[in-house]
Amino acid sequence: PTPKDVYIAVIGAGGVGKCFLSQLEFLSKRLAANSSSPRLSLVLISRSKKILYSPQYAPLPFDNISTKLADSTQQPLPLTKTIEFLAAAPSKVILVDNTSSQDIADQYPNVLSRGISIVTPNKKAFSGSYQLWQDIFAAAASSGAGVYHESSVGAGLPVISTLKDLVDTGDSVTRIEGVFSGTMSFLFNSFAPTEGSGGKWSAEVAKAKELGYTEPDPRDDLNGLDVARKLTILARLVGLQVESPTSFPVQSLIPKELESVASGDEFLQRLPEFDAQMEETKISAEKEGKVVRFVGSIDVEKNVVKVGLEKFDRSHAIASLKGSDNIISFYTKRYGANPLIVQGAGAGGEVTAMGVTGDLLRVLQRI
Ligand code: NHO
Repeated sequence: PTPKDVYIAVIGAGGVGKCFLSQLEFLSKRLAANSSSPRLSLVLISRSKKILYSPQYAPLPFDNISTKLADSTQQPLPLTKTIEFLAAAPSKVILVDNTSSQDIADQYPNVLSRGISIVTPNKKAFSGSYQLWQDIFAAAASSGAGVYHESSVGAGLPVISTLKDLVDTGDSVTRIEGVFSGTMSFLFNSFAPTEGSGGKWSAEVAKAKELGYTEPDPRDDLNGLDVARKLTILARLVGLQVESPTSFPVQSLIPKELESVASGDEFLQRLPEFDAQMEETKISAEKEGKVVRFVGSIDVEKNVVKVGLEKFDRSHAIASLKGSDNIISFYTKRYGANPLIVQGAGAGGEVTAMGVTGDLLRVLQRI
């Protein structure tokens, strides 16, 4: 039998998107070696203001694809036109959204209802309004299209697939707790290490930014919203009706006085004025023999979700995390007193892209 064609469209070719494209190239070659596997054809790739696509759905060659996209003179298609182009394809289509665009996320129900599957690390669709969440899964259920977003929590770590397996096999998840931000992990592991005294808070933030661990404006990491989005996703997966990532307590580490300063640079310049506050938090934990960490938790039975600073014994798994690693502990009836723990790199292009490529494989298995 001739192998099935599956068309791939990739929106977003930044840090994650570029890594995804090279993993897609690897996967296509691997599948091509087996005549019973589907044959992948990259038919569209776009980023802000640039698009490269083959109107006849002929596969675009992978070599120098990012450069070709940058040099493309094809007229960008509005999103609705892109969706129409994909919906008209003569074979199954998988849309890979490697952006953080809310506009694209808002179109997921439309995309799915047209039978196009979605894989994405974009948190916006799953942590926005509860209505959008419901619309997405209703559209997928009625059309049979797949929607997977492993990398929206913990990058390539098997967090969402593990949680789904726990729920679908009848375990009862009572509590989820962890460090969900690579940036926050790095900051606290160096500000309040389990051994030694660590640096000043503002100096650690500046260092993290220099090393490329923070968003261009570090306030986008320090406000806790990224972690709140991830908690919203996990809470919904265990069945809690969380309305939005701002509908539960989220502690921001941005001093009130610096919330409205104009730029990230000015923020960093003035941050040393507020070091005393963070130092006090660190010392009060030290007095109890503990260290402070920025964590998120979901108490399923009590329906309580929260994000913020907490103290942990130095021997606790959360305290002894290294670098910018994430750790997610699932407390369940089946696992009893010792939680199921997922730990490892939770940020970065390659590992995030791996979660996306893994999701693509999951869709291929259903096609
Ligand atoms: P970039 O590098 O900004 O790339 C975005 C691309 O999308 C660009 O090519 C841009 O042109 C394109 N784009 C944006 N809007 C578009 C539109 N409307 N139409 C067409 N193209 C558009 O962003 P990244 O880093 O590649 O991230 C891509 C997605 O992956 C985002 O949704 C991001 O949230 C998600 N993601 C990234 C990471 C990561 O490590 N980079 C992680 C998870 C998800 O686990 C990671 C994480 O959470 C990191 C976090 N900061 C932490 O824990 O500290």
